[in-house]
Amino acid sequence: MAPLAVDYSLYLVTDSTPPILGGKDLVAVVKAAVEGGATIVQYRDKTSDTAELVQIAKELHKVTQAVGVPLLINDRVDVALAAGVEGVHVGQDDIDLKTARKLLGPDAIIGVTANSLDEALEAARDGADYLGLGTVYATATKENTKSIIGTAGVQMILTELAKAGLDVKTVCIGGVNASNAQRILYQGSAPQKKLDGVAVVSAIMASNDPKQAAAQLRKLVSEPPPFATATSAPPLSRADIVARAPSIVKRLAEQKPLCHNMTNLVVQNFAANVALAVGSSPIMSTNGLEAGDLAALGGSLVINMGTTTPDMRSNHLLALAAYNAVGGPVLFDPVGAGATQQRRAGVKALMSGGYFDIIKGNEGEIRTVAGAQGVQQHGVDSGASQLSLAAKIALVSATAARERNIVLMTGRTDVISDGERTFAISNGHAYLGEITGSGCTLGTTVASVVAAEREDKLLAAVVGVLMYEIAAERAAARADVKGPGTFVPAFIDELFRIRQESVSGDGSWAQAAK
Ligand code: 3NM
Ligand code: MG
Repeated sequence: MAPLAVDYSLYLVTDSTPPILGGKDLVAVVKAAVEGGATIVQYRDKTSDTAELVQIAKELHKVTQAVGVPLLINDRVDVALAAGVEGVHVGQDDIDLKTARKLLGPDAIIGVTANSLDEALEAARDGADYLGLGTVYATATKENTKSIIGTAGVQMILTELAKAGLDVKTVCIGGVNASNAQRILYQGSAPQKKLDGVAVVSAIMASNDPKQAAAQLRKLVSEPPPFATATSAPPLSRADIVARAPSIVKRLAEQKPLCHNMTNLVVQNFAANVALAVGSSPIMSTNGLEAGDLAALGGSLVINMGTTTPDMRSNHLLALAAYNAVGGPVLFDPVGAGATQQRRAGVKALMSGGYFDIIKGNEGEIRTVAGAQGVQQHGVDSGASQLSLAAKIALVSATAARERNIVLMTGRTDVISDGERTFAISNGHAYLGEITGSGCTLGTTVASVVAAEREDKLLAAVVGVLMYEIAAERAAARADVKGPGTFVPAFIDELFRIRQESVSGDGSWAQAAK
């Protein structure tokens, strides 16, 4: 048994190599880090001789003991014993856990690196006090890291540990820094079992101000990210949605929030017109450098990959970070996600680079998103051409639960879920499939509504879909609409009319919800 109440929230792993430590003094950096807020330290040194390891470990121990922070030694049980520290951390190729426990006794803290579910289950069953789960994201700090498991892989391991009733502590490691620590804790945690902390090397060791870096990280890991959904979702019935939709559309019209679109060249004009019609204030900016100023205005962001070039990715990532930092809702439209290697790579880079409140796409796009992180395919094999409604529902809800966001799969029947609540919507009209940009501008519409209704983002997204598709039905039914060409202006008119009706208190349009 480890000493009571070890705080794993900010776990520092040291690195003495010049690329990370630079010219700084190791002991001074660790002192600064624990004073700044690191809650546990692992001395990891793959090169020093044993006498030196023991000597440095003793010096580090003085520093950590002064602030009541446990010190562990990477791999070397002999060094841990010689220096009298609190425990060890062992990798899969190091001394085995049971032997380490025998040598160090029941009170030592012993942690194990786990790159896979099997490794995690085994270490937990064998009595590890904590697991270091990873590699979360690719990192230059450690050579030969095994598989990159992403937040999805971390979450999957936590889910299985909980199912097996194993209450081992967990931290995750690999590419964690101040820009992603909160999101990794949020998306990496499972409903049944939360991560206990993050482990970092370079985010503190390579910093010019390790005390400040540790303090910043500690503050970040102690609070949920700005985009976190506060409470567990309230139940939502069709009747609730029909009753509340008009007032949400009214609020959108009254607030006129900014809807920032980083969208493709084909639909810029159409998307701006749709935003105006539904009641938001569009800005079509692909310049990531101005995203911080725009995010501060309190609206939402659409990132649409439709005509993305490689140089656009950094703009998308900048904007994503800016909106994530203030909790501004971000909708991702992974257009053609599965079509090319470039696009698959783009999906992966964006999804591991920030948080999307909503991911909207067609069947092929959502299937690509679901498998993009390569961990679990949720039973979807790549050969299948068409999913049944039941399979769509299973895929959409599992992906939303995994990403802890909202996933909207469009189609003849749209499927939308936040992982707990799932709806199938069958409004719309075939003309939407005969014009360009109908999927993209649905994204703009949903993002506009979510900007005005953040309390329940799933409700907002459903209202956006209904507004959009009921407007399409109304437009297609008009006598002056003869085909796709006359449909487009009529459709914009009908979006506008639904907004006007909602503002004037006539909410009957929402009763067409199917
Ligand atoms: N172990 P940084 S990744 C020490 O995946 C270590 O087991 C890893 O460094 C694993 O925080 C890693 O600089 C290095 O990305 C993490
Ligand atoms: Mg090791």
